[in-house]
Amino acid sequence: GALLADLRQAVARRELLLHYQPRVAAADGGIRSAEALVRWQHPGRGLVPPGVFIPLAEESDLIESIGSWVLDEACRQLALWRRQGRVLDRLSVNVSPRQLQSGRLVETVEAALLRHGVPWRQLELEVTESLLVGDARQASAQLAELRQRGVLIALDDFGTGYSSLATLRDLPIDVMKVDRAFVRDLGSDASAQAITRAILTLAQSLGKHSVAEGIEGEAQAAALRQLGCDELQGYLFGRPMPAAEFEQRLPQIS
Ligand code: G
Ligand code: G
Ligand code: NA
Ligand code: MN
Repeated sequence: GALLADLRQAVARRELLLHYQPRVAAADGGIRSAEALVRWQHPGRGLVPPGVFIPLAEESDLIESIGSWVLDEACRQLALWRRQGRVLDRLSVNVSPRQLQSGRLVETVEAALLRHGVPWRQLELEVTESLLVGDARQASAQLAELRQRGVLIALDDFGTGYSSLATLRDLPIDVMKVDRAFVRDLGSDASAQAITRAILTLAQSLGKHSVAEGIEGEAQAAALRQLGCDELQGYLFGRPMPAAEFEQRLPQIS
């Protein structure tokens, strides 16, 4: 369709941009990291959300070029903030199953990091559970290699996929993200609270860092702090926002 034809031109026409959503340390409320979320500034339609164009890109071959642009832009921005003395431990970037299936993720990530002189440790990649079940050896091997070089791997939307506890033990991951569906119902649904507690206990037992997403209210934040979650992300702390706005919130050393 017309939208797909436009999307083919979007990278070359510089219509994509990244927004950044802060994540704060549960312990002291300071911003530690951010999730980069892609946006498309369409010349006629305005801002097109990724929920609309990422699925289109995944159905075509476009997800690879868009994914490469996202990684490059994230590293460019990280390097810029570093030069400006703005402190951010790491930046998290979403990766689609198709990007891993291509078999070229390691080289794409390496190229972006080297081009901008960003340390491997500053990049986190978010993957979904569905990517890692079934015949996922090729995907797992690439994630393991990236991880060995220092990239952090986060399991997104944890609890909504199908990975068994047995596979979880063997997955090459560092971070578990509690899905926002559980967070949303924390105050109203005893089972959501029980599941969140179980996920966070599991994360601690396995030595994984934990992040909860979709936090909109103080009561949810308090509950997650009490359950031992490491980092909090949600509208309560900030919506995804342009770089110029996000950087105002970063501590600056000179
Ligand atoms: O940013 P929301 O604000 O609307 O994002 C909607 C969905 O799009 C989320 O599931 C998110 O993971 C996905 N998404 C956002 N940015 C990216 C990206 O750079 N790459 C991929 N693969 N998915 C993204
Ligand atoms: O996990 P995934 O990459 O699918 O999630 C990112 C999505 O979650 C983005 O669309 C982002 O805008 C959205 N999001 C972030 N914080 C909140 C929040 O507090 N509430 C809701 N409803 N959505 C959020
Ligand atoms: Na994500
Ligand atoms: Mn998620």
